Amino acid sequence: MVNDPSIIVDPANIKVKPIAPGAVMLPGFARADAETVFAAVTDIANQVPFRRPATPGGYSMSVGLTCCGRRGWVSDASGYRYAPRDPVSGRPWPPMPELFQSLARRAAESAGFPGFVPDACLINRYHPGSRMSLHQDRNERDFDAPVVSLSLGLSAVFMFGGLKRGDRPQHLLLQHGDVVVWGGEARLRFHGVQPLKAGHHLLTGGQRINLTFRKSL
Ligand code: MD3
Ligand code: FE
Repeated sequence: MVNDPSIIVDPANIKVKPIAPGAVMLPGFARADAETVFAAVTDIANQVPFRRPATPGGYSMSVGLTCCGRRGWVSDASGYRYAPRDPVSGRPWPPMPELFQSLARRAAESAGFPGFVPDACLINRYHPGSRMSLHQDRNERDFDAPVVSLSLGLSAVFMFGGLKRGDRPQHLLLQHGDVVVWGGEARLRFHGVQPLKAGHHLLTGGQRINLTFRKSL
């Protein structure tokens, strides 16, 4: 990977690696800001704790979720949706830090999506064994806007499927500091995360954190 010929350096000196039509990896894009991002995540989780969302089948996800920004993602008996308040506290979500806005906007721009202004940031926390089964992200209104993901801490194997649930997924390692922009044709592809393997990371300890920046409206 030291001399990966598929990596292009863009005009802002950002490493850009196309992974599929519409999907662009920015390896290590957030590494220099990782400590600040993680501190902000800790601060957000002190206001709205990580909770395990309910699944339609009456179970709960193995991944913990908290949110910041003007809208957050909530799940209950009536389904999944974006909401302007935390349903547990009745309070608005913590504001999205300027750094998050800026990282998401700059990453999207490098991937060919200028003017990306996310209104929601979902923060997923994985412990060993936590996984996310194949799903599509369809709760947003505007599929022309990309989703930007930022990974911190332990690496995970990401599964990137097709437009049909049964399409065989390709596998991709998401590592500390990696940012991926999922737009265009990639936006509605099924995807998931394999069970996290136990390990230790100097910043996050035994966890993986994934932030996704979205335009919900
Ligand atoms: C491709 N999160 O929060 S990030 C999710 O690592 C989610 O926690 C995973 O899937 C995680 O919904 C994967 C990469 C990702 C995020 C959103 C996407 C890939 C995507 C939306 C559309 C297509
Ligand atoms: Fe998803």
